[in-house]
Amino acid sequence: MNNLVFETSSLESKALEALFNDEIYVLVVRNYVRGELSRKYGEIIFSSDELEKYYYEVSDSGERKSLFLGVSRYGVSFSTTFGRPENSPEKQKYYISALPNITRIRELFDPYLSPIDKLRLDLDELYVHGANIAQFENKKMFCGIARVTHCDLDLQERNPHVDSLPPEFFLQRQFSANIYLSTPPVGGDLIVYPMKPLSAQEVDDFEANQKLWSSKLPEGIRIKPNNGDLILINTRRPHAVTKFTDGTRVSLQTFIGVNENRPLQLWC
Ligand SMILES: O=C(O)CCC(=O)C(=O)O
Ligand SMILES: [Fe+2]
Repeated sequence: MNNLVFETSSLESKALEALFNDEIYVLVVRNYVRGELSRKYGEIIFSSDELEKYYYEVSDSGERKSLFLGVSRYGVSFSTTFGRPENSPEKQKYYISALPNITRIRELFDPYLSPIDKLRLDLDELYVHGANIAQFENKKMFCGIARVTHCDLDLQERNPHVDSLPPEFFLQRQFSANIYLSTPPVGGDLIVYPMKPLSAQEVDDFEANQKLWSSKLPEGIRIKPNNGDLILINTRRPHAVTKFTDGTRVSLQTFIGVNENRPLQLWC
Protein backbone atom coordinates (compact mmCIF):
# COMPACT_ATOMS: atom_id res chain seq x y z
CA MET A 1 0.00 0.00 0.00
CA ASN A 2 1.19 3.45 -0.89
CA ASN A 3 2.15 5.24 2.35
CA LEU A 4 0.23 8.32 1.23
CA VAL A 5 -2.91 6.23 1.73
CA PHE A 6 -3.76 5.37 5.31
CA GLU A 7 -6.24 2.57 5.69
CA THR A 8 -7.87 1.86 9.03
CA SER A 9 -10.93 0.22 10.52
CA SER A 10 -11.94 3.15 12.72
CA LEU A 11 -11.85 6.92 12.40
CA GLU A 12 -9.33 8.33 14.87
CA SER A 13 -7.96 11.75 15.79
CA LYS A 14 -4.38 10.99 14.77
CA ALA A 15 -5.28 9.92 11.27
CA LEU A 16 -7.51 13.00 10.86
CA GLU A 17 -4.65 15.26 11.95
CA ALA A 18 -2.29 13.49 9.55
CA LEU A 19 -4.74 14.10 6.70
CA PHE A 20 -5.32 17.74 7.61
CA ASN A 21 -1.54 18.30 7.90
CA ASP A 22 -0.97 16.66 4.50
CA GLU A 23 1.14 13.83 5.92
CA ILE A 24 -1.24 11.41 4.22
CA TYR A 25 -3.24 12.12 1.07
CA VAL A 26 -6.08 9.65 1.49
CA LEU A 27 -7.72 8.39 4.67
CA VAL A 28 -9.73 5.22 4.14
CA VAL A 29 -11.94 3.95 6.95
CA ARG A 30 -13.11 0.51 5.89
CA ASN A 31 -16.59 -0.58 6.99
CA TYR A 32 -17.44 2.77 8.54
CA VAL A 33 -21.00 1.60 7.95
CA ARG A 34 -21.29 -2.14 8.47
CA GLY A 35 -22.05 -4.31 5.39
CA GLU A 36 -25.66 -5.25 6.09
CA LEU A 37 -26.65 -1.69 6.94
CA SER A 38 -24.74 -0.21 4.05
CA ARG A 39 -26.76 -2.27 1.56
CA LYS A 40 -29.99 -1.25 3.25
CA TYR A 41 -28.93 2.41 3.29
CA GLY A 42 -27.92 2.30 -0.38
CA GLU A 43 -31.39 1.08 -1.26
CA ILE A 44 -33.03 3.77 0.86
CA ILE A 45 -31.29 6.46 -1.17
CA PHE A 46 -31.53 4.65 -4.48
CA SER A 47 -35.28 4.17 -4.21
CA SER A 48 -36.00 7.74 -3.11
CA ASP A 49 -38.19 9.50 -5.68
CA GLU A 50 -36.65 12.85 -4.80
CA LEU A 51 -33.37 12.35 -6.67
CA GLU A 52 -32.64 14.97 -9.32
CA LYS A 53 -30.45 14.61 -12.40
CA TYR A 54 -27.25 16.59 -12.08
CA TYR A 55 -25.50 18.44 -14.90
CA TYR A 56 -21.78 19.07 -14.52
CA GLU A 57 -20.50 22.46 -15.58
CA VAL A 58 -17.24 21.92 -17.41
CA SER A 59 -15.07 24.39 -19.19
CA ASP A 60 -12.25 24.08 -21.64
CA SER A 61 -10.35 27.03 -23.09
CA GLY A 62 -13.10 29.36 -21.93
CA GLU A 63 -16.01 27.36 -23.38
CA ARG A 64 -18.61 26.25 -20.79
CA LYS A 65 -20.80 23.17 -21.20
CA SER A 66 -23.34 21.27 -19.08
CA LEU A 67 -22.88 17.51 -19.17
CA PHE A 68 -25.06 14.75 -17.76
CA LEU A 69 -22.70 12.01 -16.63
CA GLY A 70 -25.26 9.66 -15.13
CA VAL A 71 -25.29 11.26 -11.68
CA SER A 72 -28.49 12.04 -9.76
CA ARG A 73 -28.43 13.82 -6.44
CA TYR A 74 -30.49 14.37 -3.37
CA GLY A 75 -29.87 17.87 -2.07
CA VAL A 76 -28.52 21.05 -3.62
CA SER A 77 -24.80 21.78 -3.69
CA PHE A 78 -23.34 25.17 -2.86
CA SER A 79 -21.38 25.18 -6.11
CA THR A 80 -24.69 25.83 -7.93
CA THR A 81 -24.59 29.32 -6.40
CA PHE A 82 -21.05 30.26 -7.44
CA GLY A 83 -20.95 33.56 -9.28
CA ARG A 84 -24.67 34.18 -8.59
CA PRO A 85 -25.85 37.35 -6.85
CA GLU A 86 -27.24 37.39 -3.29
CA ASN A 87 -30.92 37.40 -4.30
CA SER A 88 -30.56 35.00 -7.26
CA PRO A 89 -32.93 32.00 -7.53
CA GLU A 90 -29.90 29.70 -7.14
CA LYS A 91 -28.89 31.19 -3.78
CA GLN A 92 -32.48 31.27 -2.56
CA LYS A 93 -33.01 27.64 -3.52
CA TYR A 94 -29.79 26.62 -1.78
CA TYR A 95 -30.49 28.33 1.53
CA ILE A 96 -34.21 27.60 1.66
CA SER A 97 -33.56 23.90 1.15
CA ALA A 98 -30.38 23.55 3.27
CA LEU A 99 -31.85 22.65 6.66
CA PRO A 100 -34.98 20.89 5.31
CA ASN A 101 -32.69 18.64 3.24
CA ILE A 102 -30.57 17.80 6.28
CA THR A 103 -33.73 16.86 8.16
CA ARG A 104 -35.15 14.98 5.20
CA ILE A 105 -32.05 12.83 4.81
CA ARG A 106 -32.15 12.09 8.56
CA GLU A 107 -35.80 11.04 8.17
CA LEU A 108 -35.00 8.78 5.23
CA PHE A 109 -32.79 6.71 7.54
CA ASP A 110 -35.22 6.65 10.44
CA PRO A 111 -35.13 4.63 12.74
CA TYR A 112 -31.37 4.29 12.03
CA LEU A 113 -28.75 6.96 12.62
CA SER A 114 -28.02 8.63 9.28
CA PRO A 115 -24.39 7.88 8.31
CA ILE A 116 -23.75 11.56 7.65
CA ASP A 117 -25.03 12.49 11.12
CA LYS A 118 -22.72 9.83 12.57
CA LEU A 119 -19.83 11.40 10.69
CA ARG A 120 -20.71 14.87 11.97
CA LEU A 121 -20.74 13.55 15.54
CA ASP A 122 -17.48 11.64 15.08
CA LEU A 123 -15.72 14.69 13.64
CA ASP A 124 -17.02 16.88 16.45
CA GLU A 125 -15.83 14.40 19.06
CA LEU A 126 -12.50 13.47 17.47
CA TYR A 127 -11.22 16.80 16.19
CA VAL A 128 -9.73 18.98 18.90
CA HIS A 129 -11.69 22.09 17.92
CA GLY A 130 -14.91 20.25 17.07
CA ALA A 131 -16.97 20.32 13.89
CA ASN A 132 -20.01 22.38 12.87
CA ILE A 133 -22.23 22.98 9.91
CA ALA A 134 -20.65 25.93 8.12
CA GLN A 135 -22.27 29.38 8.02
CA PHE A 136 -20.29 30.99 5.23
CA GLU A 137 -22.80 33.74 4.49
CA ASN A 138 -24.28 33.90 7.99
CA LYS A 139 -26.72 31.19 7.09
CA LYS A 140 -26.58 27.48 7.79
CA MET A 141 -25.29 25.43 4.92
CA PHE A 142 -26.48 22.06 3.66
CA CYS A 143 -24.41 18.98 4.59
CA GLY A 144 -24.60 15.40 3.35
CA ILE A 145 -25.49 15.38 -0.32
CA ALA A 146 -26.53 11.95 -1.62
CA ARG A 147 -25.23 10.93 -5.05
CA VAL A 148 -26.39 8.03 -7.17
CA THR A 149 -24.41 7.15 -10.29
CA HIS A 150 -25.99 4.71 -12.72
CA CYS A 151 -24.03 2.41 -14.98
CA ASP A 152 -26.35 2.74 -17.97
CA LEU A 153 -25.96 5.29 -20.78
CA ASP A 154 -22.54 6.07 -22.14
CA LEU A 155 -21.14 7.01 -18.80
CA GLN A 156 -17.86 8.82 -19.15
CA GLU A 157 -14.93 8.91 -16.85
CA ARG A 158 -15.43 11.98 -14.71
CA ASN A 159 -12.46 14.08 -15.68
CA PRO A 160 -9.93 14.98 -13.02
CA HIS A 161 -11.23 17.96 -11.10
CA VAL A 162 -10.59 19.98 -7.96
CA ASP A 163 -13.17 21.32 -5.52
CA SER A 164 -12.25 24.57 -3.87
CA LEU A 165 -14.42 27.35 -2.47
CA PRO A 166 -13.57 30.76 -3.89
CA PRO A 167 -10.91 32.63 -1.84
CA GLU A 168 -13.44 35.03 -0.27
CA PHE A 169 -14.54 32.17 2.00
CA PHE A 170 -11.12 32.13 3.67
CA LEU A 171 -10.56 28.42 4.01
CA GLN A 172 -7.00 27.36 4.55
CA ARG A 173 -7.69 23.81 3.42
CA GLN A 174 -10.61 21.93 1.88
CA PHE A 175 -11.34 18.22 2.15
CA SER A 176 -14.21 15.93 1.31
CA ALA A 177 -15.61 12.91 3.10
CA ASN A 178 -17.53 10.33 1.10
CA ILE A 179 -19.44 7.46 2.68
CA TYR A 180 -19.99 4.78 0.05
CA LEU A 181 -23.25 2.93 0.57
CA SER A 182 -23.24 0.97 -2.65
CA THR A 183 -20.34 0.43 -5.01
CA PRO A 184 -20.08 -1.28 -8.40
CA PRO A 185 -18.28 -4.64 -8.52
CA VAL A 186 -15.68 -3.23 -10.93
CA GLY A 187 -14.73 0.43 -11.45
CA GLY A 188 -16.09 3.49 -9.70
CA ASP A 189 -12.62 3.84 -8.19
CA LEU A 190 -11.39 7.08 -6.71
CA ILE A 191 -8.18 8.38 -8.29
CA VAL A 192 -6.09 10.93 -6.40
CA TYR A 193 -3.18 12.60 -8.20
CA PRO A 194 -0.18 12.81 -5.85
CA MET A 195 0.87 16.44 -6.10
CA LYS A 196 0.70 19.56 -3.94
CA PRO A 197 -2.86 20.80 -3.32
CA LEU A 198 -3.49 23.63 -5.77
CA SER A 199 -3.31 27.29 -4.76
CA ALA A 200 -6.31 29.56 -5.44
CA GLN A 201 -4.65 30.77 -8.65
CA GLU A 202 -3.91 27.25 -9.80
CA VAL A 203 -7.51 26.22 -9.11
CA ASP A 204 -8.73 29.00 -11.44
CA ASP A 205 -6.26 27.96 -14.07
CA PHE A 206 -7.21 24.28 -13.68
CA GLU A 207 -10.88 25.09 -14.14
CA ALA A 208 -10.22 27.18 -17.22
CA ASN A 209 -7.88 24.61 -18.80
CA GLN A 210 -8.98 21.20 -17.54
CA LYS A 211 -7.74 19.30 -20.58
CA LEU A 212 -4.28 20.81 -20.47
CA TRP A 213 -3.92 20.13 -16.74
CA SER A 214 -5.27 16.60 -17.12
CA SER A 215 -2.64 15.79 -19.72
CA LYS A 216 0.14 16.74 -17.28
CA LEU A 217 -0.97 14.98 -14.11
CA PRO A 218 1.27 12.39 -12.45
CA GLU A 219 0.11 8.78 -12.26
CA GLY A 220 -2.88 8.64 -9.92
CA ILE A 221 -3.26 6.72 -6.69
CA ARG A 222 -6.25 4.40 -7.16
CA ILE A 223 -8.54 3.45 -4.29
CA LYS A 224 -11.41 1.01 -4.62
CA PRO A 225 -14.22 1.99 -2.26
CA ASN A 226 -16.24 -0.92 -0.91
CA ASN A 227 -19.77 -0.77 0.48
CA GLY A 228 -19.71 1.02 3.80
CA ASP A 229 -16.28 2.66 3.44
CA LEU A 230 -15.56 6.26 4.36
CA ILE A 231 -12.85 8.05 2.36
CA LEU A 232 -11.43 11.51 3.04
CA ILE A 233 -9.23 13.48 0.64
CA ASN A 234 -7.96 17.00 0.11
CA THR A 235 -10.17 18.24 -2.74
CA ARG A 236 -7.67 20.89 -3.86
CA ARG A 237 -5.60 17.97 -5.10
CA PRO A 238 -6.89 16.79 -8.51
CA HIS A 239 -9.05 13.67 -8.25
CA ALA A 240 -11.40 11.64 -10.43
CA VAL A 241 -13.80 8.70 -10.40
CA THR A 242 -13.40 5.89 -12.94
CA LYS A 243 -16.24 4.63 -15.07
CA PHE A 244 -18.10 1.38 -14.51
CA THR A 245 -20.56 -0.67 -16.50
CA ASP A 246 -22.31 -2.75 -13.87
CA GLY A 247 -24.02 -1.88 -10.58
CA THR A 248 -24.86 1.46 -8.97
CA ARG A 249 -22.68 3.81 -6.98
CA VAL A 250 -24.37 5.50 -4.04
CA SER A 251 -22.55 7.85 -1.68
CA LEU A 252 -23.14 10.54 0.91
CA GLN A 253 -20.72 13.43 0.84
CA THR A 254 -19.68 16.49 2.77
CA PHE A 255 -16.90 18.98 2.29
CA ILE A 256 -14.77 19.81 5.31
CA GLY A 257 -13.15 23.23 5.65
CA VAL A 258 -10.10 23.49 7.89
CA ASN A 259 -8.77 26.68 9.43
CA GLU A 260 -6.14 26.59 12.14
CA ASN A 261 -7.53 26.55 15.71
CA ARG A 262 -11.11 26.67 14.45
CA PRO A 263 -13.87 24.04 14.37
CA LEU A 264 -14.15 22.08 11.13
CA GLN A 265 -16.76 23.58 8.83
CA LEU A 266 -19.04 21.16 7.02
CA TRP A 267 -21.09 21.89 3.93
CA CYS A 268 -22.11 20.61 0.52
O1 LIG B 1 -17.39 10.05 -5.51
C1 LIG B 1 -16.21 10.07 -5.20
O2 LIG B 1 -15.59 9.03 -4.93
C2 LIG B 1 -15.44 11.36 -5.16
C3 LIG B 1 -16.34 12.53 -5.04
C4 LIG B 1 -15.60 13.83 -5.17
O3 LIG B 1 -15.20 14.21 -6.22
C5 LIG B 1 -15.42 14.63 -3.95
O4 LIG B 1 -15.80 14.21 -2.85
O5 LIG B 1 -14.87 15.73 -4.07
FE1 LIG C 1 -14.47 16.18 -6.05
